[in-house]
Amino acid sequence: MRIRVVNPNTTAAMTAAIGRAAAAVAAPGTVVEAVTPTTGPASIESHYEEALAVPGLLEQVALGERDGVDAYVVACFGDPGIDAARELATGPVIGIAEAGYHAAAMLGRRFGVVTTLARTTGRARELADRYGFGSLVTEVRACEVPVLALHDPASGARELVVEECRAVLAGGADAVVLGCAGMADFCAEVSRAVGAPVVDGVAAATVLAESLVRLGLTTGKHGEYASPPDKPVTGVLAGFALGDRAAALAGVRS
Ligand code: 5HY
Repeated sequence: MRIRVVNPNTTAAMTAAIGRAAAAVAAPGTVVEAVTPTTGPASIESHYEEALAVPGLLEQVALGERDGVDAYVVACFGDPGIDAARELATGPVIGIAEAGYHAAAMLGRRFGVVTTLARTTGRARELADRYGFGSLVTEVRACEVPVLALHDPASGARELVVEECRAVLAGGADAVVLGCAGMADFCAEVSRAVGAPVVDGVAAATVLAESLVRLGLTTGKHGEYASPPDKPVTGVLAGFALGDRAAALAGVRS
């Protein structure tokens, strides 16, 4: 089984760390391909950057369809472009926020989220509502460390994340979801430090994607996530016009 883990930002070092976290939980025989798009923002901490990250994500999904990939993980906590990716993909497409929330919802009555910058907390809440977990989220807190500083020892990110997780648990949560793919390799250490379940969405999404493929399940293609209709795309995104790929996506792989 081949699982393509797409880091929608263009920081290769982060993709490598994400790939290690995914490979660490993948079953024997599962090939984890961690990929970085050729276009997009260095990190995603705003709606503008999230929008700019979507073409790169779709580029990597389209290449995955050509290469026969079985499932995809969208390794950014905003789950950017997940609906568009599902229209292109045949196999399951799992966002790390979606997976993290599903896992946490089975570990206690309520859970909280610790993310990077406060300006991203709105998106985290919005996704919880979208996925049906809004009433289970106690709070979304921010450690105020930028995504690309998470692995800079001078940022004190790990200590700050532990502190915020402790505050979330003190606020009545039974579990915590880490709100950034860049925190994936913090998870075990943070969970030990706070003595409670801490969920990393990269790992959760990887095993969920594997499970769906093992169940023989694919993205539904009869309605909303049917392949996009073919039509002209002009300007810098002209290369994203599906042209005969629309037929290929709609016809060959279904
Ligand atoms: C992420 N940004 O997981 C999000 C986290 C965030 O580049 N990878 C990013 O801050 O929303």
